[in-house]
Amino acid sequence: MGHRWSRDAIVGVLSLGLMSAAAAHDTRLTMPLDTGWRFQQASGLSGVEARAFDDKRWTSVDVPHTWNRLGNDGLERSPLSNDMQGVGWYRLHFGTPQAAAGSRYFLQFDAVGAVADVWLNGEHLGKHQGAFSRFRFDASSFINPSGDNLLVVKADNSRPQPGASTQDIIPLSGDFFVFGGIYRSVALIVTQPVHVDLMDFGGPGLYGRILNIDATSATVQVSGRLVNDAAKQQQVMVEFAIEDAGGNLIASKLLKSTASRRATAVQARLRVAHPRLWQGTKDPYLYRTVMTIRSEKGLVLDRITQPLGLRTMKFDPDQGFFLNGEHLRLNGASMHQDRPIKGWAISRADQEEDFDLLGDLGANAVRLAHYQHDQYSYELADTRGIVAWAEIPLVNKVSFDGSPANAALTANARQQLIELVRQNYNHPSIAVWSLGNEIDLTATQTKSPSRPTALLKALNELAKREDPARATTFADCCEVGVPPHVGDDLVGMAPREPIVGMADTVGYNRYFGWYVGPITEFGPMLDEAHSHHPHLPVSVSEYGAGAALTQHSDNAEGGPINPHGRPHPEEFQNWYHEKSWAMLAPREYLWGTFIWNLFDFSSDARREGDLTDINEKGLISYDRQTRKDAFYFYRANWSSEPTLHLVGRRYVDRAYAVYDVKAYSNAAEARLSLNGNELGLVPCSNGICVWRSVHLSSGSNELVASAQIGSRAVTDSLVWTLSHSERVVRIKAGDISGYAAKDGQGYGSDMYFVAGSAAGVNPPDTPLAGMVSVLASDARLYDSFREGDFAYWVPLPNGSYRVVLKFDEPRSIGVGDRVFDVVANGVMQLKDFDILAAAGGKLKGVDRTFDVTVSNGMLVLDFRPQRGNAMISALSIAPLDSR
Ligand code: GCB
Repeated sequence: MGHRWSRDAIVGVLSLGLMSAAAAHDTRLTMPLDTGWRFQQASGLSGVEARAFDDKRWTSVDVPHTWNRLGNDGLERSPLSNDMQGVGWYRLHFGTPQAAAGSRYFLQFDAVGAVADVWLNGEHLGKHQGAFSRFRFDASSFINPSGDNLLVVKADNSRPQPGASTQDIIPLSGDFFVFGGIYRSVALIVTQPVHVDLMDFGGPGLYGRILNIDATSATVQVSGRLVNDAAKQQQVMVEFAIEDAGGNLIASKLLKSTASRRATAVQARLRVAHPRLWQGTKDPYLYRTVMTIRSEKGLVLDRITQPLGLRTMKFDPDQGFFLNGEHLRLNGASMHQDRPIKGWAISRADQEEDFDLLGDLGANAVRLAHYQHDQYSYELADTRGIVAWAEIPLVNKVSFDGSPANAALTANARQQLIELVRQNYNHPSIAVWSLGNEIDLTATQTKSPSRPTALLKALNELAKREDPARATTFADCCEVGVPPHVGDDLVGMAPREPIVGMADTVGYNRYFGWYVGPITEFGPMLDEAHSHHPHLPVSVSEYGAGAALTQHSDNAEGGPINPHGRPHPEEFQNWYHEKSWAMLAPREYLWGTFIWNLFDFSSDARREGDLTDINEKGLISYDRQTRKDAFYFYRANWSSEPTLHLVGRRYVDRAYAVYDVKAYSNAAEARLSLNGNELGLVPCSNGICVWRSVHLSSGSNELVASAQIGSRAVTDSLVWTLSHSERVVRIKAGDISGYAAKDGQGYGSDMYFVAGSAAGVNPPDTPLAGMVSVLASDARLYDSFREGDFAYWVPLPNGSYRVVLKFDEPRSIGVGDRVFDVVANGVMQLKDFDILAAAGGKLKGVDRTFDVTVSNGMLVLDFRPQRGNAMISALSIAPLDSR
């Protein structure tokens, strides 16, 4: 089966700007090799590269392709998942385009996960180690220019571990799945013997460096790598040019050069008068650099074009980031590159959609984590004015046993860094080269020490050598002396080398309020880090919280969150981001902040929220179909697009009749109506508008918000239902989630409380062992509690009610250690109550019932400690007349 090459395909590539169509026959041809592959996932095969090998029973595939599939809705892994990490084989027959004798042939792979061995016509062309970067092989010696060619690729994404084929290839670990296969495009590039170097670590061979920009002019040093693969030296003319976005020639220089086998660097300085700057989202103006090689007779031998954005970027430890001398706070989010079903085999349209969503959020920065993304993503950052953080996949650790990186891993990390820098050098959007992510994390989780310093230092020097103009950075998890990311379990951890300060700037990955530590410590921790490192520009490279679309909370402060489990109510993510952003926004020394993450993404270790194999910290669902509430919180704060979004639209069947209703909006004020009745105008601040104590009624409740934003009138609406009487209130104390009790009664999350603290006996998703006696039938109802000196202020229509209070004693204390009173609307109902004594033992449920009258719309239940703390597990309040 021969590969169909068509001029259409080539013209398609040409029109992307690689060269002008008129010069097509003179210069390089690019032929996509994306269709007609045969594929088999199998280890232990041999002779696959041989022409005679029989692949008839293999599957027909096109690339981009991966055999892996991961991440699904629901609490179990889907049978359609494929997390096989190992070897996959690909075979393709193709014919070459017509080309002059002596032409050179290069095979270009935009990425293969994770190690690629490539054979052409039975000959091993080479191996590439690293799942993310573009690589090329010179195939000229083995290609058949007049007949059939057989291209064979062995892709190997074995899980990195000692002895594995990937043991010295970064990343050694990470909270993301490494998909296997040829997951980006493949192409054959045909050039004349004299051409711009294609063997420069996958780079374009043409690099533009801005030397100076002022009001009247910009000076750009362009540097091209000239190669001649013919035996004889050749005199050539090299023309460097800068064109504006319309293709008009702005500056050019012609040089004579001798092209010989060795790549020769040819350089020129070009001047752009009155430059139009690349101004981020305000005006992402792009010029182009063009390098044309001509023979002495003037024939074009090769020509390539690269993007050029004229801009300066500066980081200041106290004032943050400056673009072209103007302060610009970078409001960003991180992205991975996977999607449901497709995994990493995504299209350009997928990348466009991701950048559309980033733009809709109002972000002006992106962290393309944790590895090199497709070229097109950096191009999108360029054309949309998004300031980008680019990074290599050095994640979590530099060795398996806590020793410094070995020579092979060091070489691989260096290779992947050079590839990242050279392949992306010309993207004006890129502000920083990141050398890694949380590379001392494992020291905090295992007994192994962490010794990343030598590698980090070498990589920093290398990045500075490769690109002296750009700043370096890395994302820190666990700096010693600054409140940690991983937290209390750091006590007794293995030693770590201090690494913050080894790159030009730093990013802190911090999850206060989620993994560890009270959320209120986030701001103070950053201040501490800032004063600890007064000369270091500081950013927040990650912060975030999980959110499941089907799990809800009446009150994110009602109980503890279990970060590694279920449930992950969507409302918790809202709360987390409101609190976090309130601390990040005013800290002007931060050069940027990056939400973790814009999208849910696959991670085979995760069983969280309502999903499997997915990290659901995204502001947008894995399939990009649903923007979670928190998305609109940032849109309200960051975007100038009119935004008005009622919060909680997916939590439809409500537990309670009385809520504070909230909208995220960039309006100054907003109005709300409930079933057509006006509830009033409220001011909005920091993107949040709140209508206090809105009373729903039994049945359907339509809420409509409206606001005037600039010249636009905007509205948003949602429907909440209350499927029980407004006079019934059932509260699961100390729980962030509600609970449908076995007797059919629904309890809401902990609400209406004043003071006290929430705790659970066990993580909420673990069945509670040891619950006996009356609890045997429904132990879950008693497995969380509120404790301390607290009260409940429960809004209720006037009338008579029966109150049932549910208690159990979870702590190992004695009779008499916990004694408290319960006073209802001023009337003592329980005097000197002792749970242990009343229940007859620990972890045994005991209920107390009394009747009350409500006459001013409120039932106040005071829990007054006499000895130790008061506590309660659940409250059930129902009208007397309905019983
Ligand atoms: C981190 C890691 C990132 C994880 C994230 C999380 O610190 O850098 O790769 O996905 O935390 O969600 O735990």
